[in-house]
Amino acid sequence: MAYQNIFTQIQVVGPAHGVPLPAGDDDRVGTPGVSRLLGRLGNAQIGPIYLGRLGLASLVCGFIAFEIIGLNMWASVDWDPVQFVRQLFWLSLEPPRPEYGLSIPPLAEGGWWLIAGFFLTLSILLWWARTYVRARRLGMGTHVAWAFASAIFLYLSLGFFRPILMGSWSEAVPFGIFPHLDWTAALSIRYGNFFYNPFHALSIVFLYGSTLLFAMHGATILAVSRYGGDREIEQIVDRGTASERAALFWRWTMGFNASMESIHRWAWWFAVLTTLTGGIGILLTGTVVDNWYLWAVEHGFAPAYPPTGTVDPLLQQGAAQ
Ligand code: 07D
Ligand code: 07D
Repeated sequence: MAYQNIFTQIQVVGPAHGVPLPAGDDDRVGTPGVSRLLGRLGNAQIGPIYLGRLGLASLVCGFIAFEIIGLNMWASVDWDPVQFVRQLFWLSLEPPRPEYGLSIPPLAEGGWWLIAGFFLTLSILLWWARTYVRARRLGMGTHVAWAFASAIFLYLSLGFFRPILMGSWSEAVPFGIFPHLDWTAALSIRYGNFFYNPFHALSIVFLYGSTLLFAMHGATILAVSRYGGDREIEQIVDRGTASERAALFWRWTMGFNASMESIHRWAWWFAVLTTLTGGIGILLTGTVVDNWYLWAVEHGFAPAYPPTGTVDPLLQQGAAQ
């Protein structure tokens, strides 16, 4: 009955170490503890954490990248700690200027950007390998690793594949909170408005779709958990009254329903396709298509401006000028 309220949550505490790890793995770090407060957000148990060689190498590379970015930003305000904190969100470590192409520039003119990017990328790839190896060692499928790979594909398209295709590191994203947003807006304008890039549109469909599916799924399972719906995976093959009610609810309200298994495949694909279609859209920009608006006009995806045969109402007699 605890599940009848949206805000209540049951906290279950089990054996601290769970599944034993296969021989040859490192020891896990930290003594496991239990926090009631954290249990309100997720599982009450904290730790132990498995760091291992891949995890450690990834953290070291990530730390190097973070330091290079931070110190360059601090240097850009003449090592003034107050200005560093005040302007932090606006500070930037920029990629090299276009004249350097794909060559290695002096440190202060993009060299640090290149080194930071190298270590950040290494860190992300090592973390990917960790998600793959840890899943295998636990006898799990590698679904998480492949979903993460799709995000990494977009990241590499933005900062590595596309700059190489364009022949210049200057095409890549700067490191900085607002500077990376300025870059995003500038890329859209430079290439004729991203709204007319159909792969940007597809990426938005899957991004919005992901939030919708997540809300529908989370809500449905909570709503039928009083009938055992929280045992979702068992109900994939052994449909109980929770499954039947959830399915019926969506058939009544929507005419069609996902199954206990397929909803997770829908979720996985929507998330994965967000960054996969996004990466394709980025790789086509400037390489195959120079102006998305003109491309869209040519392909009947956008009307020519001003649309032929239509008169701008503001130019008509009697319109307020
Ligand atoms: C909630 C999981 C936790 C992750 C978090 C992010 C860092 C950066 C900074 C060392 C959902 C951790 C942040 C490690 C540290 C330095 C300098 C994930 C959750 C909390 N962006 N972007 C953000 C990145 C790109 C865009 C926020 C990364 C593209 C827009 C954060 C990348 C384009 C907006 C951030 C990346 C783009 C943001 C919140 C990499 C097109 C926002 C992110 C590696 C896709 C939002 C001020 C978040 C914002 C925002 C990080 C790439 C556009 C700083 C790491 C180049 C329009 N981006 N971004 O919650 O508030 O993600 O910005 O590719 O409006 Mg971005
Ligand atoms: C960035 C994947 C890489 C991240 C990785 C994680 C760490 C450490 C640390 C946890 C996000 C690395 C992690 C380093 C973590 C801790 C502590 C995923 C990333 C590997 N757009 N737009 C998209 C919308 C406009 C533009 C996608 C909407 C304008 C550009 C998305 C609107 C202009 C690019 C999307 C809108 C413009 C995009 C991103 C509305 C600017 C891209 C999907 C309503 C004025 C990117 C094809 C994603 C893309 C992208 C949404 C408007 C520019 C769907 C809703 C017209 C340049 N836009 N956009 O998942 O793929 O990103 O484009 O106006 O590059 Mg856009």
